[in-house]
Amino acid sequence: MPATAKTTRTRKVRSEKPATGSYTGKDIDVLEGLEPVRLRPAMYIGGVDQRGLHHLLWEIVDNAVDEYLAGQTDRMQVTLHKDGASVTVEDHGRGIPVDTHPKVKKSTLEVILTTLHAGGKFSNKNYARSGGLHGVGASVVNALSSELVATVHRDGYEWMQRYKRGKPTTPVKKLKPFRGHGTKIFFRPDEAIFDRVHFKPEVIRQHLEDISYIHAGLKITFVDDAKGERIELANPDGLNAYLARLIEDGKKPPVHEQHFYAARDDGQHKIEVVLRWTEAIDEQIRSYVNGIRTHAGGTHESGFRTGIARAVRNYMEVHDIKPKGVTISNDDVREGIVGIVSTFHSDPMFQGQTKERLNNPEMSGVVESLVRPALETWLNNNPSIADAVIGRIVLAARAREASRNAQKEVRRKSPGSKRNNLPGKLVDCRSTDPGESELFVVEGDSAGGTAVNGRDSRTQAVLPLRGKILNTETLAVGKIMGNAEISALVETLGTGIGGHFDIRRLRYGRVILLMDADSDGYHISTLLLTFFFRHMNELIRQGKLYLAQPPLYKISAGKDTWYARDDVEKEEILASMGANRRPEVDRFKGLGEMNASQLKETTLNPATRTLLRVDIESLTEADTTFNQLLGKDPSERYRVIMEEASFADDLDL
Ligand code: 28G
Repeated sequence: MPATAKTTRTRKVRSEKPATGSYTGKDIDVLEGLEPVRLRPAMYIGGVDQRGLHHLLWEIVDNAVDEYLAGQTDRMQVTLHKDGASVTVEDHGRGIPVDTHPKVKKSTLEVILTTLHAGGKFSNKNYARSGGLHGVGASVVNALSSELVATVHRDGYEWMQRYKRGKPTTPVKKLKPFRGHGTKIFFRPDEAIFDRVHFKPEVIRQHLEDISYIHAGLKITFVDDAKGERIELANPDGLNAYLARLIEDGKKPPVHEQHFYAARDDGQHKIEVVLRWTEAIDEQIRSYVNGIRTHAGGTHESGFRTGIARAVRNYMEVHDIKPKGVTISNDDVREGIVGIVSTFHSDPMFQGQTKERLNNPEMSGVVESLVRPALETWLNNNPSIADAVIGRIVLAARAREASRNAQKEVRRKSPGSKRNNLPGKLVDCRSTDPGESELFVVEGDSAGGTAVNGRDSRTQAVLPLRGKILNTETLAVGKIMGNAEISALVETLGTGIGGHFDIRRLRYGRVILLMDADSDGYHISTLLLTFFFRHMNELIRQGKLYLAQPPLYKISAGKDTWYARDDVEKEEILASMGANRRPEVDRFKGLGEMNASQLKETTLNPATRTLLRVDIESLTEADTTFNQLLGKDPSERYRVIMEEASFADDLDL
């Protein structure tokens, strides 16, 4: 591993927050049961960041959805309370049983909320919803909540039990006669566990909307008490309505009338697909397993894609359609497609960094065997649609060949092609000389704003990224470029990607990733590094890619201020101070907490900052390690990269 001047320091990625408080008396059993959750929350919910926080809510929402899947209710309500840091989920299903469990002599309700269920939970057995991190159970939510109240309506009464940090503070009480049935869970995520405890209303609304499309008969009400808003989410047309919305959002006109829709339920596998060709130049396919989004695709999605390509090719062959002068690739066939595939089956297996890829080998064949004949029949029955689709595909093939030729042409004429197609959110620098200019790729708009204010506007450009970055590890170029964040990045750099990559067109001498030092930041960095490694390898080989080093701590004593990048540095600084000084130590929770001049001094200004250069050997090494790390926390992968990266603090950058 020939990384130069390797750092030997181990960066602590995140300080683990241990359980607080002491446990006594009769609650010992329960606490022993849930203690692992409070000690290692990330193992159960993926992290203690924003995503982990919302994960708690998805967990409870999933349980309510399970009552819908069991055919027991068709509506539920989610309320975000005024403080923004507590929620209530309510369903009108059977109500969690409150009778005493004969063996443990506790009510079923208490057992469910205080014992750790090893995976497969008490849900609809056929289509177990153990997707990714889903399905860890309500007890995990309880363990990580400073307060939880379960209210059950059943057997003619209202019942209630309260908990703190997973332990009951009351018995199950029979409150009053009540007609009707259902379950209501109020909880408040524990501030001692989570970085931030405020839910994002838009994230919740979006998630619930997705659910309403996948579960067509379910009516969801979302109440945002802070805004005084009440939103009804119901989509009886299911995937058809979902597709219509995706196409509307994509703003590209459809190529033909009507969606293609196909479904099959043979008792083992329930599959539903919908698709339509549009004028878009990418392919947008969303996939779900047991109602859970599989962001990284997998076998069901690849079966869908193969099925589409083969159906169209077969149709063309049968009808003897042979466009002159072009060969049609599968990418051409799928260009412009907006589609959704949703499958339900028992025993899904998930893989990948974030457990968001379906891995059951049989699923590609199962989905393809539905899509291929059904789509071919549909094309045969709708000749005018088929004509429009084929016309679109041939055009895609011709455009691809034309643009390939044009690109060759352009490259010959102007090696340093300039700033025509720059994305709107790029805040560019004034200098156009790559020899002196650099690009900061920053996570989020607010941190982006701070970076813009703290930069040298002559030589430093800022590209704020928001939203999800694709995991590009296994994706085709067409799909990658369909991701808005990645395509903005590629346009900003000017180089093109993959086979078209040309370092001479790089618009900046240094590309610097500037991310929060939290698990979200690590996750995004990892996805970006994966992208650069796979699709702009040369950029790394040429030593143009860097990681910024924002500080984690600010230490002040009197008029003096120090910044520390990690715990080791912090301790060094504290140790070096005289015993008579009383330093104040602040931990930055994110870039957004720093002001522009702090960010400038610590991270942006070449005179005072340090950068880590990403080198290809370390990434190649990390890539092998990736495989060993699969399924672990993404921050773990990032740590590997950071440790393997050469330390470039002596470089005058
Ligand atoms: C409001 C937020 C989240 C739920 C139910 C209903 C039942 C249940 C939940 O049973 C224990 C184990 C297997 C039967 C099932 C009630 C059968 C009969 C239920 C929810 C008992 C769990 N009566 N509703 N759990 N099973 N809603 N909403 O969590 O044998 S969880």
